[in-house]
Amino acid sequence: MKSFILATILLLSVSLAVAAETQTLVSDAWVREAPPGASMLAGYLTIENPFDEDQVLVDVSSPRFAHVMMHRSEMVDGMARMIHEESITIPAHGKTELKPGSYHLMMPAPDLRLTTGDTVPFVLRFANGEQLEVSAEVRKP
Ligand SMILES: [Cu+2]
Repeated sequence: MKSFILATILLLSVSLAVAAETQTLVSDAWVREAPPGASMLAGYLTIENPFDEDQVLVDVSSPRFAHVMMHRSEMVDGMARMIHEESITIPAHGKTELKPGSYHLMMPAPDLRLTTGDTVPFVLRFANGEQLEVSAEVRKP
């Protein structure tokens, strides 16, 4: 019986160690296929924060683009407008969706034609120093 309890304690500490290595999760990363001649492309993804503290996304970059901006769409008096964001906060144990009509990534790319099935790499940098590489799929909305 004593050895059984010991084994259980060992197993518990192993699973706790695994949980401690949990990291920020990114899912559903995609870039909207734009018509030929479009000067701007938009990107979307979902970020999940498993930590006890808020995560703050402070920078996004991609080797495919000179700039990646963080924007938020908002309706003001029935008109859609975009606001430039310096950072995007993902609440502790919560998630933030970058999606059409809300937060999104915006990339000026007048000479780049991306079509469905292409992939775009992004690097996300957080205020706590965490850095994540993400591969986004180009698709039609
Ligand atoms: Cu925008």
